[in-house]
Amino acid sequence: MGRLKGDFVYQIYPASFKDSNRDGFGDLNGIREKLGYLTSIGVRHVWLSPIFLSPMVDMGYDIADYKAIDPRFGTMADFLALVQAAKANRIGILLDLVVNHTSDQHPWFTKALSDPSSPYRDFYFFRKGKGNHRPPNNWTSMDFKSAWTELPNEPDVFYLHTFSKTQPDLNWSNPKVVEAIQGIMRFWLDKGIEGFRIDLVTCYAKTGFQDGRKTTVGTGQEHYVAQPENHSLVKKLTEVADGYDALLIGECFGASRSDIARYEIDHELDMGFSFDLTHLPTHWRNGTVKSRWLKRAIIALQTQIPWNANYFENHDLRRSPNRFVARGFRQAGTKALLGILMTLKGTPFVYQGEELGAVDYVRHDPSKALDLVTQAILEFAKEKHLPKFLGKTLASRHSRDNARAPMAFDYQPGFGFSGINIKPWIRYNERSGIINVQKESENPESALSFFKALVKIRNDNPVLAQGRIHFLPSKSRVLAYLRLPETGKKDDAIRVVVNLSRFSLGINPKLSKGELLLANRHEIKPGRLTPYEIRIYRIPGQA
Ligand code: TEU
Repeated sequence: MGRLKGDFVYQIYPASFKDSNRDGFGDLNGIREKLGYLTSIGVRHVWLSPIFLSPMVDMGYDIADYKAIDPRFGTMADFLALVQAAKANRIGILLDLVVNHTSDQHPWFTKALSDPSSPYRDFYFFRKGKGNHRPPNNWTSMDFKSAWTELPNEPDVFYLHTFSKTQPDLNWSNPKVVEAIQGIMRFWLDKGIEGFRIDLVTCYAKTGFQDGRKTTVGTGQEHYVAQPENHSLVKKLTEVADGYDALLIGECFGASRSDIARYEIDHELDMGFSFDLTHLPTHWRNGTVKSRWLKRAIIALQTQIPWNANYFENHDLRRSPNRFVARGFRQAGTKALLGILMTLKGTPFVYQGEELGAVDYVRHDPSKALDLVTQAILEFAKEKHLPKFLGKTLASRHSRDNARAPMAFDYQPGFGFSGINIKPWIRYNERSGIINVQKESENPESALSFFKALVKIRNDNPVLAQGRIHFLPSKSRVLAYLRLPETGKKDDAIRVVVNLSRFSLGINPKLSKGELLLANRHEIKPGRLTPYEIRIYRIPGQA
């Protein structure tokens, strides 16, 4: 826990980071070319979204060979070169371990499918249906349809897929499956990576196959999401990681805060991503989260989980300025979010482009989205005869294309992601000409400059790496907290005061005492916060 200390983790979505061979698709050599940029913003750890052989129905979260690099990303030699070059830059690589399911193209599954007596049948969940094409139970998957698909050549036999149909769930109660997964971990750890981000780590244990309570999304989840039995399965991963002193960061879908805390306290995971912020409701019209709810959720996470994997963004979410900041206030709001992310207790996870204040597509037609979740929502809306605008709003609100637009390094054609006249696999964001590394590097007022200042503050103030957190009484739209040295230490303390809203708000002037290290406004009024104003103060230690 807290093993990363003051460091943050930078998430790279390889398809959209840097295309070195000019085929419109990002690749490993591209990442290697950009190590200089990563170093310049203080990155010490990179999490790569999946780079393994995949039909890319779910952009690599559907794996057909866990031990091969997908040729679109490069070769094994490219990967080893990246690990080595990263190491030379003091950057460690974390890979994405996606073992709740495989792709339906994985040889385990194709063998299981073609031969009923294959031992690989027991790698998955094959079950008899209820006759007449009726599945074994009423569970639904991410596309709102049955979580079971009937085999083409075996009537009344079904396989389980809790995500998409092309992602059959692995049967973790089969020791051979666990052994195979442990082998995959060793394979990559032996190549010098420092650990894994683990996909859907809370969904392995299926504790019964009865019908579930009917819900719009995820009927049956009470039988396979965050079951207490899951801990003993995760321990199988911990065993391997411990042999290498490797990091395990789990995506804790559906887990309560206390369950995430348990994974940490029992040393099963180093830390887990909570979905509390991700699942905050957004306003139906403007798509933003209420500032009060954001505040409440942050405080709950910070006080109930010993060490948080803090994040506002990843490859599944809309950009944070769109989710948390009212229109017209993005410049200040982006900095406020970055400031919070980099000063809360725990490890910050920064998703590529977040340091620039990247935003969602301006024009978004969900029917053209590449993402399978977006398409599933549109289909669902159509089937249920929802009004067109509602289907469209729902789909674009959840579209994962937004954060997957190519990274923008400069304002030349191709934005430094790819070359001129090359069609990227997903279209460029309309704002890339303005929101890009080059422009922002030249501008001391940019989000990137603010981010770099935050990294420096983290490095200069050990209390941000390891200190306790204490929330100060404040208005419901203001977040104010102290980072205090561990008991017995005399480091300086840090106070952060942020207005989470688009309103100008009065505050207790006492919150404005101390040495101002960083703010997103030039003019400071001790008793007042302008919209989305953030201030970071140092309070000298009691030597
Ligand atoms: O996401 C798991 C997850 O919880 C999703 O339901 C997520 O909330 C959804 O994409 C939002 O619409 C992980 C990966 O991060 C995601 O990219 C994969 O598609 C998914 O697992 C399946 O592997």
